[in-house]
Amino acid sequence: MKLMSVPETAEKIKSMEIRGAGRIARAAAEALRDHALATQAASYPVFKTKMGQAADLLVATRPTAVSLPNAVHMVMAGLDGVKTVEEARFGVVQRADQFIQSSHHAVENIARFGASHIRDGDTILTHCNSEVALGCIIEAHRSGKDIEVFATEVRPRNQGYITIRALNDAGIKTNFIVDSAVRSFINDIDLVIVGADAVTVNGAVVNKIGTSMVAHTAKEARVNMIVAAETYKFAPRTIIGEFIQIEERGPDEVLPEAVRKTLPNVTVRNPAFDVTPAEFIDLIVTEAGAIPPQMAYVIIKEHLGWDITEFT
Ligand code: RI2
Repeated sequence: MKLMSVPETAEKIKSMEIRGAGRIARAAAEALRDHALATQAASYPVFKTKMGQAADLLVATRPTAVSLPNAVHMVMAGLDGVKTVEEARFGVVQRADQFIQSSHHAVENIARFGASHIRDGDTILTHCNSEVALGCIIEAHRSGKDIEVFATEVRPRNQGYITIRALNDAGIKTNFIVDSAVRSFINDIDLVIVGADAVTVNGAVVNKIGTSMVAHTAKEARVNMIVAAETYKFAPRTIIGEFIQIEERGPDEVLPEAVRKTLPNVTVRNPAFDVTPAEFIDLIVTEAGAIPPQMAYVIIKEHLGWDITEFT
């Protein structure tokens, strides 16, 4: 198996060849592990500096998915407490493997927990392409529940295509709709399930652009909305008042340059994510169990084990 270098992984995350908050996190952990194995260093401080540079490069690729800095933090933790290059290398490899394994377990457990919130006969709406949200839906189908799905297109990157392919391959009856058709179909929906790129301390969920419009529509129609999110998508630094940066991607994703050139007074805006406040969300399903969004603080403090001293 060819090892991927840190710049290669960083480029693939940036261009979204590797995408989805969980996959990004695992790819970063893998890149750090491979980098630790390949890095030659005459001394421990040199090794630490080289690892730090790799970590910074990975974290800078996409600013919104908190899973990325959380994974990097977990892999890099403990680098201060060792004395030799070999000890440091071993620690990074061990923590990276542990993160990747626990991420896979989290995805499996969330699928089981989330599937139990889906009833036989339910019609579910999902937006974007979340491996954990899809995991819940596919597990419900696998366990014999008769379900149907509405999946959105997800302009501008069309992640909905990946979603409908996965649902189709799982043998699930699926309706493909454009993003702006959500309100037209909301009365046919029993449950909305989406993923998350970040969950803040006040239980707000940052997810693919359009999620908050879906949430508003669902609330107005009294349709429950659940979010599937591993605990490493909760954002520790929101405890000290940091905001989640919303990534704004280039205009080419929305309108080709040739067209833009003919429209000198038009500026394309392309935020990749939006924020859904806690009051629009019924439950967040994590691998530590389902919680009301208002309990995000407990996940950050007790499950992720972040302490205020970590920020100083
Ligand atoms: P999983 C994705 O972002 C979507 O917003 C999706 O809901 C979220 O990450 C979580 O994905 P993008 O990378 O980790 O497509 O559940 O911009 O797969």
